[in-house]
Amino acid sequence: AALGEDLEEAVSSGQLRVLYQPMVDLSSGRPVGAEALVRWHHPLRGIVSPLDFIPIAERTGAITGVGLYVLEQACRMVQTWAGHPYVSVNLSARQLQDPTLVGSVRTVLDRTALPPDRLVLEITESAIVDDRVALPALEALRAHGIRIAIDDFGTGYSSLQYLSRLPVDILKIDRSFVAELDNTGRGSAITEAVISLARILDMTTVAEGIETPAQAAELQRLGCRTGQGYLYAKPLAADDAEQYFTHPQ
Ligand code: G
Ligand code: G
Ligand code: NA
Ligand code: MN
Repeated sequence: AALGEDLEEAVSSGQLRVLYQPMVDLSSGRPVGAEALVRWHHPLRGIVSPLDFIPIAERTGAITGVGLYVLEQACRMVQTWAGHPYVSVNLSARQLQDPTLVGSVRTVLDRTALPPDRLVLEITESAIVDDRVALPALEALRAHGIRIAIDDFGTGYSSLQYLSRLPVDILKIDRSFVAELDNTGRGSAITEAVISLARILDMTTVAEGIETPAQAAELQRLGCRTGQGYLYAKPLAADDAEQYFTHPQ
């Protein structure tokens, strides 16, 4: 059968698993939050990546159920971890266009009793398909105390003027730019520019895909204070994430 047909059932029969990748304070190495990353444990195909099924879920509309499932799991799980971390949940383009999004997110926060300042929602620049719908939704979410991050920042085509109008708190520096930071201290001009831009716009930055101590050092030198990547931890199953937050490395 086509993957899309199995998706609704995947949610109801518990085939979706949420992994959590810790996000750390770069100067202390202490975890401050985690990004929720979904996987589909398909009975016949094995583990299916979100890169393969999220686009299908968007076409069929199953994304609404998938998205709310991930959000609710993440909001519940993060409260079981030590240190009051936040959780960062990805939103797709279609979710952002859904007029019921803001109400659904509030319902999940109420039901799970997660304080809104412990939730970050990640969107990509390209997910803002129609700003007449997306911008009011982002404003409303922020008015509730939820923070908004732009994922994979620097890979889209937002103009600076457009960016300055976006109701956003955090720019996530795409890992392709982090990968260009090398041991010699010669860094990526783009990373440097994104960090300066964030400062001007009163936003913070989170670096993705940090794999080496040299990259972490260079990011700190440039003024980035938070990051995630294999240097600290890969995406972890909920039990392992709980251990990570209880006994940080
Ligand atoms: O974890 P992994 O590298 O497989 O993630 C691949 C992509 O899938 C990333 O771009 C990530 O942002 C996205 N992704 C992971 N989980 C979710 C989710 O729950 N919802 C949406 N919309 N995207 C997700
Ligand atoms: O698009 P997004 O940035 O949300 O993608 C997150 C994905 O990046 C996750 O699926 C995760 O598996 C992957 N990832 C996380 N840390 C690293 C890293 O240090 N290096 C690489 N190559 N990939 C990473
Ligand atoms: Na990302
Ligand atoms: Mn993300």
